[in-house]
Amino acid sequence: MDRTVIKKSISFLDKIKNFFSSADFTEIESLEQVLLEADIDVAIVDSLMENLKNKKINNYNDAAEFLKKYFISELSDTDTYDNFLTSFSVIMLVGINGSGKTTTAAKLAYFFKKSGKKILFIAGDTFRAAATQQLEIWAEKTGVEIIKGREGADPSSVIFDGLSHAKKGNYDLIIIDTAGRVHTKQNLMAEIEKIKRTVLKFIDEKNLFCFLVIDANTGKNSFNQAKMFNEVLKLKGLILTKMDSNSKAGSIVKIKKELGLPVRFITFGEKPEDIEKFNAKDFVERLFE
Ligand SMILES: Nc1nc2c(ncn2[C@@H]2O[C@H](COP(=O)(O)OP(=O)(O)OP(=O)(O)O)[C@@H](O)[C@H]2O)c(=O)[nH]1
Ligand SMILES: [Mg+2]
Repeated sequence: MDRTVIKKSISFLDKIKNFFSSADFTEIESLEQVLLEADIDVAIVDSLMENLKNKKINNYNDAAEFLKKYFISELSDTDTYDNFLTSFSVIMLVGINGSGKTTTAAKLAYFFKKSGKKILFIAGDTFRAAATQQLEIWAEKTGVEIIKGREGADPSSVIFDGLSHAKKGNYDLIIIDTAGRVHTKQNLMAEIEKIKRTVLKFIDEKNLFCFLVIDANTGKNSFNQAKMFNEVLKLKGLILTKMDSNSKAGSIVKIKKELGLPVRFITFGEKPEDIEKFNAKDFVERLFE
């Protein structure tokens, strides 16, 4: 992957680096501002500052080491979700409007096809005909079969049909695209809950991966999105999109710390290959190179 693309994007730690290379380190307090501007939660920033002071850290190398260790340990995840693609698993992509769900479906298909998985798309966004068309174009480009419904159809019924088809077809992975929805709209959250119940008629919870797709530019509001989608769906992680933009991904620290939700993938462009599995160590170390 092109490191310059990602490097440009990870502004919260980029800013820290810039701070250390330009600022007079005697003014360690201004680091606080840098961390806050990067959308790191206030309580987390407070405790980091406290720690730096207690440890009497006053130079770039020590501070970078300390922050690196902290972010790697906070963002790492030890669960074995990679085993999920043993057979007949479902990834359901949810999130607010325009966060990148449909393009992420294409990217995941590209990613998992490389390891020979047989994949099916289900076009669960029936609100707009254009949404299904968009996924159809990706299906063609990535060579993936797609099940779709009529515009305005109940998304659960399309998903029921899609999974019935999938059961007969020996698929390894079914990727469900859903309509964008704001986490505060109760009727839409009830709809997504119903969609999940439909999926669970076909598979066990352990084989269902509801991933919240978050635009990395969202800022602090992404915590609320994660909290509310998680309450309704028991998410298994996040996918952070648009990392090629000037994003402030700092809120992923609080999301992991308080909700236990790790980032699973990051995306950094509009092409199917612009996806990478999230690796906390690589992610953080790249910033301090
Ligand atoms: N630069 C960049 N653009 C992205 C990325 N992911 C998605 N996009 C763009 O963001 C826009 C929205 O992406 P979609 O995949 O349509 O988002 P969505 O969540 O499906 O949108 P709705 O279905 O309307 O809720 C499109 O123009 C995508 O090309 C990314 O990683 N980088
Ligand atoms: Mg979409």
